[in-house]
Amino acid sequence: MRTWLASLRVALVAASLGVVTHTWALTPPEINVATAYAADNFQTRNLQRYAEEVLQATGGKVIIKVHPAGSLIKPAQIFTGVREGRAQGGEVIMSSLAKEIPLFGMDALPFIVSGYADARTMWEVSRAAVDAALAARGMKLLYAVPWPPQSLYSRTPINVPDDFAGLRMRAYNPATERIAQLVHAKPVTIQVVDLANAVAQGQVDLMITSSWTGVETKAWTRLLHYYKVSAWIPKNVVFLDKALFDTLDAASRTTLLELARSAEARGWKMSEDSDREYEAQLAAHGIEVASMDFFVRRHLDRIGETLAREWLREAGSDELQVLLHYMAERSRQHASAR
Ligand code: PCA
Repeated sequence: MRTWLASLRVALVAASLGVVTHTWALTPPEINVATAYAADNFQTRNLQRYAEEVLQATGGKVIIKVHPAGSLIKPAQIFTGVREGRAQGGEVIMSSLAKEIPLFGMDALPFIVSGYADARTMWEVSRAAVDAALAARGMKLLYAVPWPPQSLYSRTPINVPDDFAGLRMRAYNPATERIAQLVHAKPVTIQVVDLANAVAQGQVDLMITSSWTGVETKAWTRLLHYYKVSAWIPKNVVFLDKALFDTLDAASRTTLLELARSAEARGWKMSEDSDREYEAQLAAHGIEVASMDFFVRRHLDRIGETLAREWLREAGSDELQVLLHYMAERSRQHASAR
């Protein structure tokens, strides 16, 4: 931004001296934001709308350009890529960064969030810590929006825990990879941009993802069993390079953060509203939507406890404080709802 202002000043001085300057000197630089998700995904549509609102509200001073589907930076490299300056901002699913930022692993701990109200509570109690964790890595948090609840898709029926054994299970973060190992399936990391093909070509027998992603990737080409386990409600975070953000003038910074708050509210609503409709679409395409057998579910609960124990070993006292704060707040809310 500073360079843009400097070139604007040069252009104004030059213009007053009657010197011809290039018009590009008057155009503010684009803030390139990289995302892994397709242009028509609700997360990307929300981000695109945010970019349009920012452009309008700042009178064209802040131009955010959204690069969908891993077109600017490969999906798995977006966070590192922004830190290296290959883009000025990014959108990533928090739990994919669990190894670098243990706090973000909390976002995919199974069965500690039972619906959007819990997810909202978790976000409220963790927001400041997430902001600080990003700031410590040179990023400014804009907003976070959840995917719909994560449920299980399978090619073959799952009636007993042994039915998972040997299946090729798609992973998108360390938690899904670990779950695959614990159910004795074979983890295969596949980014969502490649998922529709992988499913159609029979490379995936099992996956945990949202109704949204199941519809987007036409899970019905192979995975005809869907079990509503609602294992977690993971969020994407959208962030900018903090050094760049800090060079914006105060009014623009305020505008960006205010519009981020409204993009966040809009995104949460889009996520929650879509879930029921998308499960109906899965059923309409021939997927059997069922609840999980009681004993299989208990088996998954125990796997969830293993993941929580492993996370506690990685987490420091700050992360633990956030989790305890969430658990206390959740109990309080569940008790007052009774
Ligand atoms: N869709 C993304 C992340 C979570 C979700 O629901 C995916 O499957 O990669």
